[in-house]
Amino acid sequence: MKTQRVQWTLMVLVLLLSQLSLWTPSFAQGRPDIVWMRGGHAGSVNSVAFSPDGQYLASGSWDGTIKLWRVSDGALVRDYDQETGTGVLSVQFSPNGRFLGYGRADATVVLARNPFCREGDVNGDGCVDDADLLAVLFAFGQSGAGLPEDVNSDGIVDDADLLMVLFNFGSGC
Ligand SMILES: [Ca+2]
Ligand SMILES: [Ca+2]
Repeated sequence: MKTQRVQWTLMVLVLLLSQLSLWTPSFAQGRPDIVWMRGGHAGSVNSVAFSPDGQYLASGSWDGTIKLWRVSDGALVRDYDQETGTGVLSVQFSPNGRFLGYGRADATVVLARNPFCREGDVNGDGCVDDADLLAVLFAFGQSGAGLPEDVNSDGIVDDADLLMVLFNFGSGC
């Protein structure tokens, strides 16, 4: 009888301990899951920002460059060093991805047309191809602000946008 009670007590204790280990908060398990880390800047990195489609990460640095990295594999896609002064302190894309805003170390705010955006690359995959052409065709006639298919940003998807895709067809592919 006494042995049975001890066994039950042990079983309850084991059960409680296993539950306690399940309830341990995940932040106590160590370092976060790093997807990738890359070097490449010649100065400290002051700011990073995801592109609106989530496919790219821009980084601004004291070295006076903004770099664009592909989120999926961490590949460096492009460098930008125009009008970046002596250093870039902050970087941010506009919600529609058409513009890039950044703050310089010389107390200047810059808004530029997104230098990483290829004219006519509607889906933002870096290549102007039939997918972009189809996107414009399917959205043909739509109007409104911030439509990705509105390549020339005039508020309507029409033949002008179609021509811009056609003129840049094959770019970046
Ligand atoms: Ca594309
Ligand atoms: Ca348009």
